[in-house]
Amino acid sequence: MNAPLKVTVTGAAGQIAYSLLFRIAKGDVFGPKQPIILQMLEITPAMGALEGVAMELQDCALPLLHGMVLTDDANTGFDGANWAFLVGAFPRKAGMDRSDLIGKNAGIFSVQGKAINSRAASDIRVLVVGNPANTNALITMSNAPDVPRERFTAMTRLDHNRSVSMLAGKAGANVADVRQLTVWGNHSNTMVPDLTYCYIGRQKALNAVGKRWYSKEFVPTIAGRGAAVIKARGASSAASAANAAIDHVHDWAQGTRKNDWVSMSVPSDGSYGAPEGVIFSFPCTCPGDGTYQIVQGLELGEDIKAGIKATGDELLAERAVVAELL
Ligand code: NAX
Repeated sequence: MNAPLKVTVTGAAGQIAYSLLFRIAKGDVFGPKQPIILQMLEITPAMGALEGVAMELQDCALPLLHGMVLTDDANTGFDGANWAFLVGAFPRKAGMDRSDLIGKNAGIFSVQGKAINSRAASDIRVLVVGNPANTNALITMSNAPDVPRERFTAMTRLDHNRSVSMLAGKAGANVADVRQLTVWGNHSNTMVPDLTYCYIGRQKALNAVGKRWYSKEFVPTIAGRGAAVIKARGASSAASAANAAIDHVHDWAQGTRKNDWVSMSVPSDGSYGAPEGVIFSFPCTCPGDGTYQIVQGLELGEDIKAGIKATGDELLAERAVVAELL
């Protein structure tokens, strides 16, 4: 057995965490030989509910769960953390527009960035799930100047997984046969699902499903999938969001498949015309040592380039709302 990893999960009494915590503690992210200490951060009014979650974790008798910390203090929550899932966020309420939501969350993520900077382990790696995820990740990164920038990522893996699954369903294939699908940009409805280099088995995906289906059915369905789940379930995606967070960190830590890539929102290096200074979703490969590379050298069509410009502009506008916190 390895020494335990300290894994921080914020929003630990919320609905995504209710799936995420149990699967981390079961070994779905770091493997069956890696013990975990869960450091669960919540706001004070949710500490009672968090006690209940901790009781259930205990009642699972999970051999890899070597300890739990329950706290409403960010410095305690990130103390010595090796990995952090930033799930907790201020929810969008009736009458709030996107910039209100960004402003409300900015305070949370600047505090957490500072706590990561001063208290986390030197190998800390961060995934931001709480919305607006890309801009929250930017705020967190900007408030943790001593941590290398490439350690901060945001989640577009749910959009990626939804795209893979819908495509496989249309083609009558297994999800494992879908390779090299990309979701570019922001985790919002400006994101750009791209099949230019995507294969289903040995066939180019666009040849299998047709360009008309791609633009008329696929793109709008993926953009509206979150809202469709809310309409059907009466609550936003939770188990699938937790699963996507697990896939993101699993692949970052343990490596992506050969001849494939995944969509990760990472600090933009300006590739493909994406603006620098934002957290942007790119096709990425991970060798399995906690690093990633943005896939380079892809030739893109004009429609995808226009989509990258639009989603990049949205991220720049979000950044402008929180400029004083960066
Ligand atoms: P819930 O409202 O069920 O849970 C959020 C939890 O965060 C609550 O228990 C709340 O008390 C806690 N919280 C709030 N402020 C906190 C703070 N400062 N420190 C610690 N905890 C805090 O939401 P849930 O359904 O779990 O969703 C969490 C976030 O994920 C939301 O922002 C949501 O919009 C976002 N999502 C992001 C997705 C993505 O693909 N990037 C997809 C799923 C999800 O919509």
